[in-house]
Amino acid sequence: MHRLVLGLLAFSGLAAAAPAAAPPNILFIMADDHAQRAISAYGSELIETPNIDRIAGGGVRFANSFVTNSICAPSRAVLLTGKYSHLNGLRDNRDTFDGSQVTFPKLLQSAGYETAIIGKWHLKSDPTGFDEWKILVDQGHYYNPTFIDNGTEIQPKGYVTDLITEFALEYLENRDESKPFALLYQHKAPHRNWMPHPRHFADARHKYPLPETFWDDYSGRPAAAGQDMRVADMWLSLDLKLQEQHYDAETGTGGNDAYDPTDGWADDYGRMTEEQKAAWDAHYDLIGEAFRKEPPTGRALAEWKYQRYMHDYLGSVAAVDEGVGRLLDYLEENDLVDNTIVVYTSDQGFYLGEHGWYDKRFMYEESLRTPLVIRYPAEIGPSQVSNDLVLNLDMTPTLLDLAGIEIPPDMQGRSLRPLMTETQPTEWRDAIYYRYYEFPHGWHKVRPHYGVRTDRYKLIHFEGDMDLWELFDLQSDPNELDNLYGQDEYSAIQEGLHTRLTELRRELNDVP
Ligand SMILES: [Ca+2]
Repeated sequence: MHRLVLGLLAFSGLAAAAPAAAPPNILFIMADDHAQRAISAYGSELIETPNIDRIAGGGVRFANSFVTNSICAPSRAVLLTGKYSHLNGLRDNRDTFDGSQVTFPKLLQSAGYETAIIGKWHLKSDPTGFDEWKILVDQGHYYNPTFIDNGTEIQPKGYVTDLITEFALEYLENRDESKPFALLYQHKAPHRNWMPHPRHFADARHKYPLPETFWDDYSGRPAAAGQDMRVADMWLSLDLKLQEQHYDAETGTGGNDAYDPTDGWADDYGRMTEEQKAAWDAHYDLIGEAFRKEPPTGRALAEWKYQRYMHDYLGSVAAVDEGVGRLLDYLEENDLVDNTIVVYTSDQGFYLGEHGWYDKRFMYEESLRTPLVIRYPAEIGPSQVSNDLVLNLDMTPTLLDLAGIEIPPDMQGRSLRPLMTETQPTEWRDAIYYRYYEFPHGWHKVRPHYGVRTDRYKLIHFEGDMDLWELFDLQSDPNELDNLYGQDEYSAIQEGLHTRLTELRRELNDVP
């Protein structure tokens, strides 16, 4: 009854500051490289994700959810600290996370929560602020991955997504029930190199339509032309799982001249048990033999790579969605639904062939966007969609706010709570600031850049060995093909965006 009254008050907008009956549990779910376009709640034409959709249907889907730096480890550091990369110190994948800084798990732990992280961590230093941690070593492997279990290495047999799910369920079953829990359940999938479980092997005959920008020529966008992340340049071995007997010579650059994809693939395949190899070979050898018989070339090869990529990527997503379903079922079976905040997000978006690409990094829409759905029935009404410009930077303040914990004043994000609970429109940010750093080291040759995005326009400045500006009107050109920078009819808009960008850099303390 009490909970019902609180819920009704929340929907009428009167209870934003009212204390919850008990501190909410938190189930924070994060996938790696999961594009909005591969979630049915976001209107995917590619895949059904009924379990992620359950979270969206029971709460809020953020239609305009973005990251501040579209790459794995930096994005994770932003989520944990509520601070941009230039302040949390983790600018690119080379950096090590400074675990002495304030994070939301630490603040929850000192407020009486039991905290746990299961799955992908990827921050190099050991986790801090957790009562329990069982993390993959670095990027982790899809089959028989090595975990570090509270400091001790273990190598369980099995498929990574299923193992992470089972460990998460095991944690929930054995947790200290006298405390609220905060479980960070973080998947490796669907990160490259997209190795599905045999139950999700695709029908190799199924063809996905090519995105309309698949053959983008990058005209007017030299930084876009300068990347090395085209599907056409994927490796036959590591990315597309052909064995050496299936092709004469490796094709593609794969995004890193110094990396040997054949070795990498031998390592991934070599980790499998004989039984796992037999199931794997039964599917992939047929694909390899067909390739051997009639090897495609030129555009046909690029399109063959695209189909192979989509089959494996979407198969990897399917296991994540099933895992999410098992966790949601656990909450239902244990009467934990109403008072548990469930978040589903990714460390960033991903290209599924748009502009001819895989990977992320660019401030263009597909990788700037990230899925974000939040369910918390005690306070948030079902089936809501927010179009506000929100950031991964907002996660820490949001969770602290919902848990009734004071938000440290130096955190840069904003709590999303009013967007989810108030019936009146909330004064909200009109623009987001983005900055990417990883160049010339690392992968994929994407130039460092920063920029501003409003609800309609985007201004980007590419640096490194380039000094280039791009301006897009997302309303007339949602695919970002037509760089309007310097065109007379956009001079007022361009000037306004420059001003806003300078203001944001000052406000966020990122002034060079
Ligand atoms: Ca990632």
